[in-house]
Amino acid sequence: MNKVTTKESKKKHELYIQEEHIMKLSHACVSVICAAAISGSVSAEDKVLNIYNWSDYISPGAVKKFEKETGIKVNYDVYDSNEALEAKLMAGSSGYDLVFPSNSFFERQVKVGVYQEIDKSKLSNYHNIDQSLTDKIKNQDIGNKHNVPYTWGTVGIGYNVDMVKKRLGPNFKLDSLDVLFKPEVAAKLQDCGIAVLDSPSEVMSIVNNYIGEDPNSESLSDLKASAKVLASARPYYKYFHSSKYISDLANGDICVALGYNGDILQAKARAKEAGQGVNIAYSIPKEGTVMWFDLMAIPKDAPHPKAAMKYINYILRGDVAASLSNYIFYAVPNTAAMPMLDADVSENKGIYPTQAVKDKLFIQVAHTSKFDRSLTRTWSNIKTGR
Ligand code: N2P
Repeated sequence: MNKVTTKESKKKHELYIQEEHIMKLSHACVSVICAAAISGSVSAEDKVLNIYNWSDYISPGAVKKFEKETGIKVNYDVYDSNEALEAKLMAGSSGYDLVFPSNSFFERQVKVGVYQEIDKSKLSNYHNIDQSLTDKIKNQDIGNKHNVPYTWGTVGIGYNVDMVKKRLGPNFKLDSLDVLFKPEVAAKLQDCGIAVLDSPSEVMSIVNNYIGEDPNSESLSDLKASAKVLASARPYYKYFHSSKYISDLANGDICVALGYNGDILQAKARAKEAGQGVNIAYSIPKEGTVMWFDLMAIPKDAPHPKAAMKYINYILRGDVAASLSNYIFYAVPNTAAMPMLDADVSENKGIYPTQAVKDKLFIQVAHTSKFDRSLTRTWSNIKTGR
């Protein structure tokens, strides 16, 4: 039972149900009916858009508004890991027109030719992009030819303030990854529940950084050392998952999560609105953590690339980007959106960190597939406690 039934989450739920319904309909629409629709006078290319985006990553009404403004029908599917997106892309013929990979995964996908070039001259709102941010990933896609950034953020510590205080003492400052990676600290929180992202490359790079190694290291001895750290705290974790922690934090079913900043802040908002006294906070670890960018990209075999371009240009609008950031609590690299942000969003240092904090963040680069295989094996051993 979902104990949190806020207005916002209900609205969002309705939106997803509707979107799911649309997707089911479109899957059902195979030959006869589709052929009829496609052969209509308006090119089908312009009238449908198949989006595959992260879960909990759009403001309610944004898709509907786009549909209303353009007459384009949007089919909206969601995932909660780069690995899930990559599997679909690598299998080919995904049917998706627009996807949202994180920069390090995108880098290797672009290298194997998964995406088409984006003609920036066709995007009238592209000038809104904050170049000082996108410069950070300019080496991952020379000339940023195949992507337009959607959001950026961090992986950090979400926690239930009262539950943690009760177990670690009123003066304990929860700004360190010790709470997750030091078994003697994690053990004290085992009973209230620790959740960790099921994201091998991000979590292992954070552990590497925590133990003073290069976060992007592909050395097997570094991997082994980081795996050892994680394995020693593993007995005190409740689960590994990349989206479930939002409702669990909001409901008080877990007390600590290593998760995505906006997801944790969404949990905080949901908990506040539910009014059950659950107080959630987010902290960027003092040891530093990953700074990721989620990018909009069009697969090479996208059936409706023109519609994808229209959606990208829509997201780039200052008002649309601002309402996105105001609702999902992730930062948008959009200069036109900045004055339209709610004060509690623009002033929230967990969303828009200070320069000093930003300087401690690292950018992940693509892993080679050879290293990735070792990483996947190691990760599954950690998860199963072997
Ligand atoms: C949305 C998570 C998006 C952040 N739920 C991952 N880059």
